[in-house]
Amino acid sequence: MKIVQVTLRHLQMEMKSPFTTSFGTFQTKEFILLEAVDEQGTIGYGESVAFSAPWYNEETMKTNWHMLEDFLIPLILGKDLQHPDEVSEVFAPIRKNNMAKSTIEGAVWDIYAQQTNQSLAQALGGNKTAIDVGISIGIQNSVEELVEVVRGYVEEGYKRIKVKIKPGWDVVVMRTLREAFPTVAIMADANSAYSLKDVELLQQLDQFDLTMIEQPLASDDIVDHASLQKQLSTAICLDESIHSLEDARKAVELGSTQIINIKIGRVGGLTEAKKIHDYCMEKGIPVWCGGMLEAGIGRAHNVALTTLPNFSLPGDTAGSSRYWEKDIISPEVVVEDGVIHVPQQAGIGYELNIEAVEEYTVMKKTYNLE
Ligand code: OSB
Ligand code: MG
Repeated sequence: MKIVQVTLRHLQMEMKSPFTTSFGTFQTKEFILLEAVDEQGTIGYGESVAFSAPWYNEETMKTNWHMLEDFLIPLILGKDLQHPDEVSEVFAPIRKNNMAKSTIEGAVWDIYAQQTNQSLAQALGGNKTAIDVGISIGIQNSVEELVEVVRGYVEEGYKRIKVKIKPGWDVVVMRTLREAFPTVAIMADANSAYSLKDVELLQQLDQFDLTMIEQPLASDDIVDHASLQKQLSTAICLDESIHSLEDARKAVELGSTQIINIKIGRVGGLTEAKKIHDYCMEKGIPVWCGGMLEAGIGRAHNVALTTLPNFSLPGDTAGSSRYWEKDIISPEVVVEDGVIHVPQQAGIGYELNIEAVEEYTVMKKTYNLE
């Protein structure tokens, strides 16, 4: 493979309903869609999961555009690549900026899968033909509304319900949910809203038989999570704190996490995601695929990654219609009885819906191999 052209598009899509976390509310999703063309004319797509503002991590859509335009695209254009694993080596001189790197790497994996006539899932080594899915539900205006929203998704068949928590929206909320849904797999995601001062409050969550609590403490911490885990019976799952295989190894060795949420963008791409998956499998640490409110291309990559065997817990990759009136792929990602059927065609297995893409495009720029 040799990438000879890259096109970046700034897309803007309205969400069907606002999504609120402990750090802020999403209503409009702005992101970069990347198209890479290799010398044989094969086209691959990548989606940046960086948001408009640096709330979840330090990257933004604009910092990703800058990194791509000024550093990453110049590094990748014209490089001879035998395998997508080499992309992270090409990008190794650039520190961090994982979501920007992952945007190109995803497109190269897509091209590689097409040229080797495999589905992206197969190219990654995945073997499932259907994946179990859960759903992540934002903070609502009242606990009563939350119960009704959860009820709708439980009836749709989602296999695990994750709810966002924050100080003041935690113990009472989880108690009400557990009473309303005694047998549903429920978990909480704090997005770093607590500190070790809150141990007693977090211990109260132990009584609700939660599958796990996701990222209760600081986004850059693995030390305090280890002491918290010693004081909780509920399993801690790290999200924000894990950016690499090395981070995963350290967190597991310290006892900071019993489960890991893998997000492709956060760890710099599918190659690193697979390494973390393999390491966790060896250590008996289950993983699941997190979500970043992706549009169709990012969602398709999540579906493919989730086919690896140690993705043994339902992830956050819900159906397209949970987020969008009209997604940018055809067919859209559909959830039936709590599963997504994995496409078997070569590549990501979903076509880009170019009319939808044009409708959502705010700006577009093409970079060619000189
Ligand atoms: O922490 O997993 C998170 C959404 C935005 C930012 C961070 C997170 C989330 C979600 C939603 O939980 C997952 C999804 O439905 O894509
Ligand atoms: Mg999370």
